[in-house]
Amino acid sequence: MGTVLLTGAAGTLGKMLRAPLGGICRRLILSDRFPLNGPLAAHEQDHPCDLTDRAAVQRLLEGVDAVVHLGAHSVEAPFEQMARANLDGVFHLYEAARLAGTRRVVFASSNHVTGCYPQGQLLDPSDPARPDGYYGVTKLFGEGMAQLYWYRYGVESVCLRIGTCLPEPPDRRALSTWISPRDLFSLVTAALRTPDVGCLVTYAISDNPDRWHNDAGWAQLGYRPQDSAERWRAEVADKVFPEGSLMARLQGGSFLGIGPFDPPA
Ligand code: NAI
Ligand code: 15L
Repeated sequence: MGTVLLTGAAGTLGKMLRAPLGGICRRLILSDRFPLNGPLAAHEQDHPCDLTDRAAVQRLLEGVDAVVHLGAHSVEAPFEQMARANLDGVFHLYEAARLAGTRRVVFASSNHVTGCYPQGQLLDPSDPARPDGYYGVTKLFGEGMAQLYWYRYGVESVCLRIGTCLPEPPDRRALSTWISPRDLFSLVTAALRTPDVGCLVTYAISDNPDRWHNDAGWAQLGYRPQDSAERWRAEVADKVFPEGSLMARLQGGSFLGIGPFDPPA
């Protein structure tokens, strides 16, 4: 791979993916709102950029072959708090990619695009969206931008509806939604490398026996998950949401316990 841009590089997943991504590209541009702390490797470059600044995002994409777009407001919140990064920011990113001739975007979408489906129901990426909050709606918007920029302008995208990416599953819900950092890296690598993906939406989940998301898209990408949440079952089996609550009934879990929100003062 030539030059890869990692947005949201200072965040949880950015920190996880930075080192392994550096091993598969010639140059890795790391970007977040603020400069990164600490030393840079020889192949790394730090390019701070606020995604809400259209001209700055256009400069950021110059010479970039592919993007792993993680930069976003990453949890449920009042709409006004996330609209600029997750709506304007995604628009700026895709428009800059078009102008720069960037070949591909790996877009960090989320399982919260379909978080209002009942727990236990196995979903396919083609099932109608059922976002569980404003956050999920912004991710659905990002997937819409991915479709527009592929079908109209030829910018390819792989939209990864990521589940719960942490070193270990934190609760019983995550026995279904967990993806290990190792599996996420392998899926992101496949999403960058597989030729002719067009615009593909797939769920990013480990090989959990209880998962609620099918493997559509995995064979095309050559993704074979190595990990499973199952080995933590005993530790997390009693970490559950109150019985009967939306959090316990619907796939989005805790996000269904956030909101509705008062209007801004
Ligand atoms: P995070 O909140 O730790 O990191 C997001 C990063 O984006 C932060 O470093 C933040 O400074 C940056 N950012 C926010 N607004 C920005 C702006 N206006 N300009 C530039 N940078 C901005 O989130 P995390 O957990 O690392 O997630 C990364 C991506 O993956 C997000 O898009 C999130 O929605 C998505 N995702 C994450 C999941 C997970 O399990 N961690 C699950 C599903 C999706
Ligand atoms: C997400 O989309 C969030 O960014 C992350 O913080 C987790 O909460 C994850 O979904 C999840 O559903 O567990």
